[in-house]
Amino acid sequence: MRSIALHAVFSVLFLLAGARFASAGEPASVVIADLEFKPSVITVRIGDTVTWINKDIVEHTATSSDGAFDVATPKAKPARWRAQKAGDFAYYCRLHPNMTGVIRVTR
Ligand SMILES: [Cu+2]
Repeated sequence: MRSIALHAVFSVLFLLAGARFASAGEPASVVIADLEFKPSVITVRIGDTVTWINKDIVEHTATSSDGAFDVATPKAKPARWRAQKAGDFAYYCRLHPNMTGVIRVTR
């Protein structure tokens, strides 16, 4: 009985974890609001497109620390970047360097 309950719990956890990952080719979104990337860490697969949606009243950028991308994220206009190689891409806003995030790209 106990193992069945445990199994059910793990099944739900697995589903919840899986729901956080977009499958290949599907969009993944980061909302920018209150000078923060939300969520700050996002996991996508190679081939996925990350979309930043800026809800602040000022412009931002999503600029990777290693130069992999430098995306302007103007107000009220989605900005996109397609993940093409695996790795953890730390990024920040050039205008507000305390705004930071990570795009984790998996195979
Ligand atoms: Cu900014």
